Amino acid sequence: MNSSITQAVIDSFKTEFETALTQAQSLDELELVRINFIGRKGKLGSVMGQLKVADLETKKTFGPILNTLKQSMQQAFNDRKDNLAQLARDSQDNQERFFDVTAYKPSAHHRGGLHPYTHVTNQIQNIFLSMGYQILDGPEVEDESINFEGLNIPKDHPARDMHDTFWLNLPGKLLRTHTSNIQVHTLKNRKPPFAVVAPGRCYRHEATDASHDYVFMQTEGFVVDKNISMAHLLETARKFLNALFGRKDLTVRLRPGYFPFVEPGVEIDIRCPFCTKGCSVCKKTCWIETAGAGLIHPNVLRYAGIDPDEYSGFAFGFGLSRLAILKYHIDDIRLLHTGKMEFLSQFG
Ligand code: FA5
Repeated sequence: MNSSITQAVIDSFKTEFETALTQAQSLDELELVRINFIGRKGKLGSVMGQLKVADLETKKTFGPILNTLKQSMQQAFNDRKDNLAQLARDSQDNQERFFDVTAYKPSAHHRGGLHPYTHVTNQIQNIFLSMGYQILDGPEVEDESINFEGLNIPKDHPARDMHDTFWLNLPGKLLRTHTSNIQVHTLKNRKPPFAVVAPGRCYRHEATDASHDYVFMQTEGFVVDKNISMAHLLETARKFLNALFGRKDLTVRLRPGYFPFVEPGVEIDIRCPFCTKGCSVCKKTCWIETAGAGLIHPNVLRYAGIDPDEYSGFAFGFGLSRLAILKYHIDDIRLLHTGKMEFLSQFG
């Protein structure tokens, strides 16, 4: 007998296999043992290969021994597999049975929070709800006729230059440049009296800087009823801005402003809530511009089928993004759209 196959080699191989089986603690680990020992290219296959080229006497002696070993290895493997599968099922059962819902401990590092836009929008909505307004929404993809013509801005009107527009590849469709489109939808579809506030996104194809973005939020608001005057607008703006900044004494001023859809038109400024002598927020002027506003132009009422001799209304468009950066002392409006965690996580 002249072969590397000996009883001692087979015994050591068997012991090595049994140790590996015991050490396998999961079905994945067990699969590696199978591949390594009894798989097609495993160690048992290589011992069997040696037997094929061994002399006749070795084949006679070890052939039956190796066949029995092969069967017993397969059996031991199957038993261990059943055993590990059962352990996995038991552990799953235990986890389900003993799952303690009260044991959840939220991680301080991954707690979600509300975006500053959501905070400010909620506050604005609550303030206007308390004044009896309805909250409305409107399309961001809009018809040119609603975004412009319905607001007394016909084609070739110079005011269109102030609204650098994102035009879509659909005839007459654009991304709304202001939330004033909601005025047109509402005036056309509802009968006065009504008081509406409508926060939402707007888009302008313009260069960005710390106080201008190409996507930003405004909140439109308007009231249509009989005998509505500038006094209603001024008092509403005063109440709203004081409530938003948690103050009672903010000074609000109106300056003449031109918007084709209001007459008279004004800009609403507030005295800077952060300083008395000028600071970086108010750019040393002590005043901050917050909105465009005015009495709704008779042409806008007429376009929507409302008789301007019977009804009048005021409208305003606050720059919600600007209010957000003022309220939270954010020094660059573009941060609102970055999605940066170190920025967002400050607003829990
Ligand atoms: C308008 O958009 C008018 N629709 C407002 C209005 C409504 C007037 C109703 C009269 C009646 P204006 O373009 O000025 O007006 O924008 C209003 C506010 O939106 C600005 O005061 C400013 O706070 C904000 N805003 C305008 N452009 C940007 C921009 N690129 N980035 C951030 N905020 C902006």
